[in-house]
Amino acid sequence: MKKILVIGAVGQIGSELVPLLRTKYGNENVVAAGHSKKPTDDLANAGPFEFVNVLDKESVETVVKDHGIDTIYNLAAILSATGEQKPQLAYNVNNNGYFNILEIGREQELERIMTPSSIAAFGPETPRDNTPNETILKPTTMYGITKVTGELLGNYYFQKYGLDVRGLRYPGIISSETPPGGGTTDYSIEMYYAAVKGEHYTSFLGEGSALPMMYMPDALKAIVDLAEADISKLTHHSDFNVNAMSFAPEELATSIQKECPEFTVDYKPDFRQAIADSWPKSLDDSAARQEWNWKPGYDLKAMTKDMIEKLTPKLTGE
Ligand code: AKB
Repeated sequence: MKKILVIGAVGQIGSELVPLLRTKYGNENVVAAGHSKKPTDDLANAGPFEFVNVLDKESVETVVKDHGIDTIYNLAAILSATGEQKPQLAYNVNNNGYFNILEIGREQELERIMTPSSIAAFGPETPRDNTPNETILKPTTMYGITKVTGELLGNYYFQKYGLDVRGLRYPGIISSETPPGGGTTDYSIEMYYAAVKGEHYTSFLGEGSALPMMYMPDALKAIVDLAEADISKLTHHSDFNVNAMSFAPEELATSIQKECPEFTVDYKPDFRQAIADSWPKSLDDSAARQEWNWKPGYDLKAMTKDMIEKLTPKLTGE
């Protein structure tokens, strides 16, 4: 029986991954762990909830031992924009925190560690269109540097210790549940919120800034499918490209305007523009498709329809 610990459970991905894993493996078998943010009642009450700090190895070790954990999903991370404002914090949480998780995995002989990487692992010298899985990894952001380190460490722990570490390079993730914090791709979610609230939106990325993006149901499917993939079929481990859709801010605005015709946008790029300019526009995810049958379900049109349907009652009470 699987016993899963999700670290970063109160964040954007964790708050939706935990209910999915609880449905799949049983409420009692999925321990949600947060750091400081208050969990929702559902997260805290439907199954076990603990507070841990990835920088305090003992706090994670205690939860692993107390609950007989065999699999960790490590979602604790400082994202790209906050990482540029607080590079030391990003280095510490993303590298030292993740190192603690890998060491616990090795010492406690855990079955599996799942951890997201990001399109931030690429940099300005990487080919930007249909970016290959194997290419130049020379990011210019601290977040990107920690993500490349994480990929290399995950592959190292697999080769050296046989620890089954798996990860995928998430694009920007869009969701209607828990807002993300501190990402460069977050403009897209802000745009949906503004449109549904009937407000004008000023995008912090400029026109033409196409980036790879993914709707949350696909992001969850990707990490769970990768976790369940037959290891004998995997050539890659911690560094899979996963593609779903790509769009620039004005293309997202046009898609939203089809559902909310009154919606207006203007563009005032800030420091996050330089981050976006260093990332790919689209990804070649043939390795994920071949090794574990990755296939996204949502394109921009389907995502916009679903986002507006979900956000409307939440933000307007209608
Ligand atoms: C960010 O914008 O920092 C994240 C990411 C692409 O990893 N959403």
